[in-house]
Amino acid sequence: MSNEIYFKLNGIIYQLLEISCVVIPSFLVCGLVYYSIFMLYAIRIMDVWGLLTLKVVGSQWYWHYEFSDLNSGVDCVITPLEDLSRTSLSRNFNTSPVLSLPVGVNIRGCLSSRDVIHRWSVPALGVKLDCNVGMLSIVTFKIPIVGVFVGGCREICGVGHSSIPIFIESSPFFCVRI
Ligand SMILES: [Cu+2]
Repeated sequence: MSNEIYFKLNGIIYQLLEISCVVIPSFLVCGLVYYSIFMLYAIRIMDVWGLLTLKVVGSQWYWHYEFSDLNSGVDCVITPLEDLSRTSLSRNFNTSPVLSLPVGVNIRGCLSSRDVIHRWSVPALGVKLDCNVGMLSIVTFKIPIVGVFVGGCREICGVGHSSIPIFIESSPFFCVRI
């Protein structure tokens, strides 16, 4: 093989290699972008599928819950320790009244705030979302079992930050008791 042909062939191979190193990753990135955008829209659609809409408004210092579908709302304030006969929890998570939610139902939570930034967090349900004034944060969750789920505010919101617990009681029937 003459030198001229050798260099020409080598040049073509390098060019092909260079092109494939640009084209293949580009296709991979395009695929990932398409999938990510699809998932973003899928999540939004999932939000719309919430069967029961629970509006949560953080306030200094209580949680206001509203069931838009049922036209009812309530303020859940921490229960003072002296009002409790006994508590098995190391921290006082009790609120009065108690928020009761149905099991196995898609619940769409619309979170907002009345004063400062709060964060509605129930770890066992995988929910932790900011509550901002004038903004609506949306989350969909489902309670898998009958039981009690506790949580609290996870954003330092003032002197009463530790005294706005979340106490959710789940019931097997489709009933909402506040
Ligand atoms: Cu807080």
